[in-house]
Order: sequence, then structure tokens, then C-alpha cells
Amino acid sequence: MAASSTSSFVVVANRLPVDRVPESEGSGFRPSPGGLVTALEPVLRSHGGIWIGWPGSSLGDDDVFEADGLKLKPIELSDQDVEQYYEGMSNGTLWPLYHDVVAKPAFRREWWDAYVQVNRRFAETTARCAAHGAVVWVQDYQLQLVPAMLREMRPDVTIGFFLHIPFPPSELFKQLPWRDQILKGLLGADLVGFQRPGGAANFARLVRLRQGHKTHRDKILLGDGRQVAARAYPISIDFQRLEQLAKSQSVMARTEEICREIGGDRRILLGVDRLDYTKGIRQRLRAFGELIVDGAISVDDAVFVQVASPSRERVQQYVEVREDIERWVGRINGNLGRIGRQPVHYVHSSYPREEMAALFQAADVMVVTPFADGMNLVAKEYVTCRHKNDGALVLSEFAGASDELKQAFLVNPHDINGLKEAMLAAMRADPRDLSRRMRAMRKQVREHDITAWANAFLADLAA
Ligand code: GDG
Repeated sequence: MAASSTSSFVVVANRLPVDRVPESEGSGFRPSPGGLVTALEPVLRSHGGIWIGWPGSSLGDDDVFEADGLKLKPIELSDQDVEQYYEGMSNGTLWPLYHDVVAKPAFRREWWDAYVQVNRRFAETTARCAAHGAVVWVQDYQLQLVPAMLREMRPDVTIGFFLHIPFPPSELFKQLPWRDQILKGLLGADLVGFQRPGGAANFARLVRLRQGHKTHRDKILLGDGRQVAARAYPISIDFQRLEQLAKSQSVMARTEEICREIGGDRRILLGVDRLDYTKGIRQRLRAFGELIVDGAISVDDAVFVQVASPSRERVQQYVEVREDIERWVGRINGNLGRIGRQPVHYVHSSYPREEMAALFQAADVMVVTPFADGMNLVAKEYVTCRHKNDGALVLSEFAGASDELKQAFLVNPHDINGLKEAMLAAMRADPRDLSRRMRAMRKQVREHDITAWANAFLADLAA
């Protein structure tokens, strides 16, 4: 349905919250994957406004339209844009660089040129969709040049930027051949938000060192008298909505079914991730396999369920990490399983939210072990679904969520022995201890939900 094409509140993100389903697979829309959409979708729903982004395919129609009660403005990307701006510069350069070079970033000039061009198109479209004096909220590492470009086109609008992934220390960031352009791009915003205080501090240090700007507390003082604030706003989820879903009869019934079918008398350990090399999937499976080899647990005690949702499948590093994980799953099941008793249930697919809520409730232990992660919403979703205050969370110290979920079994995911100990401790913990931990974590997420996050950012932006 066509809708009015300007708004006083505009969210700009690489991806729209829904993907257009290609005609060959039916038609219509389906939710697009990933944490940014999970977090921002309820914000747009409650604030109204337009969401500008790529619909995940390159089919037709450029008008603002309405889908599922949201006003959306699609930006089409050509095959070459997808290859160079999205898979190249965004996910082959910036993503690995910002995640502690867990994989090696590639620096390609033609990717950078495409990044500049596509950022300009996003800025131009935003300039057309924003009403006079609008608030524009730009999201994430794919669009770091948009704030400065937009400011030049539309000095009347207020611009916020939020980075969903870690912002690296200057030693890593400085490797980027286009480091100064990115810093200048971000400084076009009035407020730059990060997941953790460390990210904000890294950014402030870089603009001091490289751009010569003075900083005072969390303010950056630009030469022209403008000020830019750089602060941490740990992102969250829609606690009420997810908890309600988890408590619904159909999800509870499905939980029991999963427990019966997969668990039986076995404890269920669960991993849920986009299939990404930052998430530490192989290491956690390896730790689980070693616990069986060591005799600490047996295939009759425990089963590991790993949901790996498809992600960035045309990027070479993602092809490799998938092959690597699947080799490990095959090896563990082949060496340690029996007919009818597989230690690892691995699925490479995406499930509806109801199924995820049931899985979270069925899991005795949730294992979240990224090497680097802006926040990690899966950890917060698990806690939200545990309305009976049971279950254990094993959580990497390198996930932003570990700042808040301090009662989790915290681990260094590089330390396989430490991972094994944490998984065992979580499986063997006293239920009263688990209940105490879970109550505290649930309180934290309930009181710091997505509404609180958006309100805090938008209030500071307005100020
Ligand atoms: C980025 C940052 C930051 C996964 N598989 C399925 C499914 N999911 C959902 C999860 C969760 C989301 O996707 C993943 O969010 P994360 O936060 O865990 O990770 P990223 O996608 O890497 O997100 C991250 C986030 O942005 C927000 O700022 O926390 O650090 O990397 O909501 O539940 N959902 C459904 N089916 C699946 O198969 N329905």
C-alpha cells in the first residue's frame, strides 16, 4: 500500500525490517534476519515514522509503502552494489575489522568507492523523506558516511547514529585506509551511540588523535562550534512482548514437545546464532564434544542443539565457517553418537519467533560464546523467556550483554578448558543458585528493555 512520503521521524538502516519474498518463492514479505531488526522494529512501531532500507532483493517499486503497520521506503541495490558495498566493504572489511580482526579484513578500493556511492544514495533518499526539522536515526556500520552527507544536504534535521557492533581500539581502526573519512562521516551526527562505554571512549580518542578535536567528558567540540556527543546505550529487546509469547499456551505446548522429543531424560544445551565466525560456534561444540570424550558427561546425559541461521552466504569467509562447523558436527556425531542418540542436533535454518521462544524455554543451558559482539540479544531473549526463573546462561565476556548479565556463567571463549568448566558448572548448579541468578538477570532486562533504550537515546538526541 502506498503511504505518505515524508515524516518527522526517520530510521535509516541498511536493511528494511522485512524482506521482499522473490516471486519464485511466492510473494509478500517476511521478517529480515538479525539483531538490528529485532531491536528497532518495536521502536518504529511505537514512534511512527518511516524506515528507509534495502528490501533484500532487487525487485522494482521505489515508493513508500506500508507493510504490517510499518511505513517503509525501499532503496534498491544493484547486484554490483550488493557485491561491493554490502558483501565487500561492509562485511568483508568493516565487520571483521570492528570485531577484533577475528577474520582478516580485506581493503579494496573499488569496495570503498561503492560504499561512498551507496551511502550517498541513502543520504539523498533520507533528505527527501525527512520533514522539516525531523529527527533522523541512522543505524550501523554500513552507513557511517550518511550523517555528514545528510547534514550537508539538510542542516535543519537532528541526526542520531547508533553503532550496533563494537567500535575498535585505535590500533585496529587505524589500519583502515579510509579511517579519516569514516570519522568525519560519523561526526555529522549530533549524537553517536555505542553499545559499551569502551566503544564511545575509543571513538573519542580517535577523533582527538586524528582529527585534532577537543573532547570534554562525552562531548566532542568541533571547530565550527558544533558539539557531538558520544555515549553508550546498551541495546535491548521488547521484554513484555517476548515474555508474553513465551507464556502463551501454544509456545508452552511446543516447549514440552521439544523436551520430550529431543531431551527426554537428557539436559538440553542450546546455541542460537546467525552463522557467523564471530559467534564462536565451533569452539562451543568442540568443548561439548570434549566433555563427552573426557567422560564428564555422556550422550545419555546431555544433547547440544545448535540453530545456525543462514547469513551472508555469498561471502567467502562465511562459506568457510559453515563448512568448518559442519565438519565438527559430523565428527562429534560420527565419533561419539549412537544410532538414535546424537550428541549434537544442528540445524542450518531460520525459525519463526514462536519456535525460538519454545527452544529458549526447553534449554537447560544457553551457550552464548562470541569472540566479539556488540550486545548479543539472544542472551537477553533467553533470560526473558525463563519466566519460571530456571535455566542457566553461559555467556562470553566479549559480548556487550556481559556488562549487564553479570549473574551468567561468564567465560573467555578462547579458553576451551574454561568453556568446558562453565558448561559443566551450569549443568550441575544447584537449582536455588540458578533461580537467584535468573531472577537478577530478568530484572535487569525487564527494567532496561528496548523502550528504555530508545527513550534514553532519543531524549539525549532531543536535548
Ligand atoms: C547485531 C550485533 C547486537 C537468530 N536466528 C533466528 C532468529 N534470530 C534472531 C535472534 C536475535 C537476532 O536474530 C540476533 O541478534 P544478536 O544480537 O544475537 O546478533 P546480530 O544479528 O549479530 O546483531 C549484536 C545486535 O545487532 C543489536 O544491536 O546485539 O551484537 O552483532 O533476535 O533471536 N530469529 C528467528 N529465527 C531464527 O532462526 N525468528
